[in-house]
Amino acid sequence: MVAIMWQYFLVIQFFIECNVLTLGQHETCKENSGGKNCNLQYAVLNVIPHDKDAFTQGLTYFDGKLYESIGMYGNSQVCKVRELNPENGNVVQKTSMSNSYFGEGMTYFEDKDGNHRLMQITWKARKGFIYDLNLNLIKSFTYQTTNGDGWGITYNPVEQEFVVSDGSPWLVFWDRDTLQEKRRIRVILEENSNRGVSYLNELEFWNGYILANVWYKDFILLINPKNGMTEQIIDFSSLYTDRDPNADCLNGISVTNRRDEFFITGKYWPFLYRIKFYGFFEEETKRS
Ligand SMILES: [Ca+2]
Repeated sequence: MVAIMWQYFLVIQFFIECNVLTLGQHETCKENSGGKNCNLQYAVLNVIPHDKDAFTQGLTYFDGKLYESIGMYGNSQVCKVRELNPENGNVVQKTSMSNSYFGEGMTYFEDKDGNHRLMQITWKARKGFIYDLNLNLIKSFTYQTTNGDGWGITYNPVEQEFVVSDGSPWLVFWDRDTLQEKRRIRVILEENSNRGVSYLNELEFWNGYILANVWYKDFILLINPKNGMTEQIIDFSSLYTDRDPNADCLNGISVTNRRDEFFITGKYWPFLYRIKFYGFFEEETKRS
């Protein structure tokens, strides 16, 4: 009975969210972005339970499995790396971290030997960790960013490089094998403007672009990795409006098994949203 009611809720939620977001999102985006291109819109396809005690810092997906990095100082039971079932949000496996580290971004990648791996960074310790997909620690390493912080990380399989945010407008690119910096870009909002976008946080590489959410904003930026230009601003302020007072900011973006669908969540959010972008591929087709 509970399962039936939950399915009924999801169906209702789907239609409500689709209508509200499709109509409302565009106007909100224009108001908040100074007229920036807002053609990329989304619909909510599914609402999945998420652990509201999880201070989500990184979300990444591979082969039907969703992985989450959870941060916060305190005790080793708080900072975790987990595998979630993307269908129902259930925890499949988890491992705790030392209480001296504050877990931040995490991304799936394939190493030079073809091994499937997870790379996790930390907030202030300048220390990163590489796990196998059973969450066994394979190695740790030290790194540098523009200010020493580690916030978000994603992986570009084409260039075989990691993209790392540190809360500044800069994104740093690390070579997959040496973990040394190859280059960096400064993310700007408008062409011919020097206005950098601070507080870039969780990242996701998608379709040749970098998606980044902005700390304490309900925006996700679509960034050109070649020049740092913000190509699109996607406004998610209508996604989780009836927000629990204990919930924190949006901070989780992951691809799914479909190229235009994503998982979106936040710190202490009770829901994980499966959403679908539309508008973007139509534009790409017109350009080509
Ligand atoms: Ca991500």
